[in-house]
Amino acid sequence: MTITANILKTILGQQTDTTPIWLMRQAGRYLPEYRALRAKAGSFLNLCKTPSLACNATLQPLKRFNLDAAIIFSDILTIPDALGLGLEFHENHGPYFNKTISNSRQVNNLPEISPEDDLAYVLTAITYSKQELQPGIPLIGFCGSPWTLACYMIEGRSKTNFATARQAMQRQEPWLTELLKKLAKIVARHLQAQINAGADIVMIFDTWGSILSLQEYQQYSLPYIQFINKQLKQQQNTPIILYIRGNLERLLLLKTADPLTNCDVISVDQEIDLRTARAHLGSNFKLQGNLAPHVLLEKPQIIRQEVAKILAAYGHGPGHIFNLSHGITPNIPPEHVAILVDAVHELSAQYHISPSIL
Ligand code: 1CP
Repeated sequence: MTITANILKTILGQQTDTTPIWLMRQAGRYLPEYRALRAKAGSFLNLCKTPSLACNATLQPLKRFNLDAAIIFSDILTIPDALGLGLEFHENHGPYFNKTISNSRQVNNLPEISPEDDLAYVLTAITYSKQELQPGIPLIGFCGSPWTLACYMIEGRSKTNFATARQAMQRQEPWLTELLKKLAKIVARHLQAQINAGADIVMIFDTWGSILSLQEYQQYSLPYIQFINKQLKQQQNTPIILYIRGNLERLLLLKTADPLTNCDVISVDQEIDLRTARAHLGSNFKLQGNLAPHVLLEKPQIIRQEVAKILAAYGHGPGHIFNLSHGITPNIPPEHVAILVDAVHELSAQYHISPSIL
């Protein structure tokens, strides 16, 4: 089969004409049509749980911008919700769970869930979205890393430091390990189910791995990600993107953990310079990132300058997927996103040898 999508070619290390781009949270509150859709659904969670509407949200940014991939409209917290923790989203305060986890009895009592039944709405939204997307536009499925999900399940809400989760870790609570093991199995099965439903790429968000020291990371986050990736790669070779936040040391750890890491692409935040990352990682991984979303509040000329800097930092040749360093925020003007997407395609051409002249 000939691979036509630039993003898939990039992951395979093949030449492309331009650097592909998609954006974390590309469907979201910065788009007026998203706000209208969410109002129609009644709430964010209803929107996620109604496949026809979730499909509509997935496609919204593709209708406006010349993006190279779609990401299924959902949330990482659908897993703890399916596990019965009672998820609510409070306006401007983020997620909130009615129940939290703080002992082994609660971990043991978590229900056995099956993605095909309990998260069927995600899978149906994927099937619908695949039917609507143009053939050259891959669909990304996703989950949170076990550690990131555990942070929310223990804390019950969004926090900057997740002190209670950290405390459980520092006390080496056996139930924490049990929880992470359970979550790793569910995440692996859910990502596999998303692939079966049509996801072309899957992404694991290890957002809160960033609050762990390197040593803690090696014990409480990385092994569970490795377990998931191994399970997936035993089934098929669907590309896996791992999102991390943090410094070069963390990135280098992933390199030394490879090939067990089994990731194809590492998505990095703005703390990591792409030039240095590429120099250290060589061909171990492809890279995704890493424009800070607040740049999108600036004038078009500044946006283009910052795009140029990131493209220059990665340099010549394939292997870079342009993205933000974290999710797009509601205060970004949609016109600026159009400027960004077009600037990436236009300014990146000089870094690629056109396949047509090879
Ligand atoms: O309409 C609204 O008010 C909801 C805002 C919103 C949106 C649009 C939330 C609540 N989640 C989402 C969608 C979402 N979340 C996607 C959809 C696909 C996309 O377009 O990218 C994805 C991939 C996520 C992933 C996600 N959710 C992460 C990992 C990435 C990251 O941001 O680090 C996390 C940590 C969450 C939890 C979550 N869900 C929503 C919010 C506001 C949060 C973050 C809360 C926090 O900061 O702790």
